[in-house]
Parts: sequence; C-alpha cells; structure tokens
Amino acid sequence: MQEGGSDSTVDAVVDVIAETAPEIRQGLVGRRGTVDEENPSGDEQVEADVWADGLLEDRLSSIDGVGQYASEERPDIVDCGEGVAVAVDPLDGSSNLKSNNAMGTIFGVYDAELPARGEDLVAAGYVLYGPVTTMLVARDGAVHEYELSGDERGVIERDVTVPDDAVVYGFGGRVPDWPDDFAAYVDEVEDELKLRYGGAMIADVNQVVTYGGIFAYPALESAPNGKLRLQFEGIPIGYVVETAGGASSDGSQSLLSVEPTELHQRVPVHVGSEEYIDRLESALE
Ligand code: P6P
Repeated sequence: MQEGGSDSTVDAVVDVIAETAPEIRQGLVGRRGTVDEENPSGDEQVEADVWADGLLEDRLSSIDGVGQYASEERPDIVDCGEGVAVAVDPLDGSSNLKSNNAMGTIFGVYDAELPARGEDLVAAGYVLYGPVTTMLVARDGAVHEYELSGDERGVIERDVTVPDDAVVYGFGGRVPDWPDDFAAYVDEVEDELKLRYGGAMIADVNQVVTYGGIFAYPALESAPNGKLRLQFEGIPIGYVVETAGGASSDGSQSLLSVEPTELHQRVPVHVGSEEYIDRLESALE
C-alpha cells in the first residue's frame, strides 16, 4: 500500500460505494427530471445528480482517513479532516435517464490534495447501472469486477484485462466537429471495429474493457479540451484501463501524467487496447 492512503481507508471507500450504489439505482425512480441548475462544467443537472452527490458526500466524507471530497456536481472541495481525497462523478451519463439507458458512478482515491495527478491515485473504479449493477475496482495492480445487489457483493472475475484483440469503438462528438487528424483516424477504425456508443462513458468504456477496442471523447474544433473532466472521469478511467493492461491518452501522453491546473478542467479522453491508442497518438502527432 502506498504511504498515506491506508488500506483500511481505501477498503472503506470501496465498501461505501458498493453499498450505496444499489440505493442510488433504486432512487433513480422519480428523480429523472431536470433541476433549474447547472453543474460547475455547465451541464444541465437532473434531480438524481444532486441526490446521488448528497448521498455520496454524506457517507464518504465521514470515513476516517478521508480528508477531501469533491464531485463533478459541486464547485468546491469539501474538507473533512486528514487523509486521502475522494473525487466522484456521482451519476456519469445522467442525461441517459431521460431515455432510460445505462449510466455509471465513477470514483478516484488520491493520496494527495486535489487537484491531483494520476500518479497520486491509490485506487479508482466505477459502478455500471446496466441490466445488472456491476462495479470495477482497480487497486494494487489489479482490476476486480463485482456484482452488487443490496448488501451482497460477489466477485465475478479477478484480474480483469482489456483484450488485445479489439472489437468495438465509440467516439463522442460529431463528425463536423472532429479535427481532421482525428477524423482520418476514425476512417481507419470504423473499417476495422464495430460501433458501440451509448452516450454514457462508463457503459461505453465497459464495452471496451470487456471486448477490446477504443473509447474516445476527443478534442473538438468547438472544444479543444474535449468534454470530459480530468479529475472525475479522465484520470480514474485511465487508471482502471491501464491497470487492466490497456492504455490511455490525452492525445499525446497517458491521462495519468496530465498536469492538473484546476478541479473541473476538461481533457480529451482516449482509452482502450494499446494498439489503438498507439495508432491514435501517431495520427495526432
Ligand atoms: P454526448 C455524459 O454526460 C458524459 O459526461 C459522458 O458520460 C459521456 O461519454 C459524454 O458525456 C456523452 O456526451 O456529447 O455524446 O452527449
């Protein structure tokens, strides 16, 4: 275990998220409407965003050894004592609530004050609210997948690894908004892989982790830093995919090496099988 973030604190964070996720799933009913607010990134908030964030803040900030709580849904960091920093995206892809499609919860445990780098992560993972609620946790060099149901947490597969043979791809943004070099890369990839894009990063990334391939929300002409947030999405998901034997990139370097400058900064996100990340970086050179 890394110095600072103790095993027991990381265990407690993972346990709290695993226990809260089925409650979040249950609580989505009746909370699908939008509230008249935006999150710090300017995204429209739905009731479930705010509610899930409140649940997670209340429970995670009271864990002994958690010193900071931060969320994509709130502008400022919650200081709660000494210890690791927990950054969450409480409901990633909540816009999918309207169409009743998959969503997720993302978390990263940093042994440093936020905003922090990928090298400061001691654990990260995500919950996927699919037909079954599953959770992937990356820590100590391995990724484990769990099925969550109420107070049960069964391990499905130890050492989840991204297959070398790629099958699927999913890219955010729109063709006219992709820079020419990325569009040229897409032309290659779409002839080789099957399109899997559902509008919630966790569901799309889980396809890549399961079948092999690449997910990207790239830099856009209209948004040179892309859409996804470094602290709450890019770094935690980059850590999961790299721990599972895949690769991540902001277009030129691992997402874990991107220098954070502010809590809600955006970053172009590309994660998946190493071959496709290497080819992407060559295409964007
Ligand atoms: P678009 C969800 O709002 C999210 O942050 C990610 O989960 C997802 O990958 C992306 O935005 C989807 O964006 O532009 O396709 O709706």
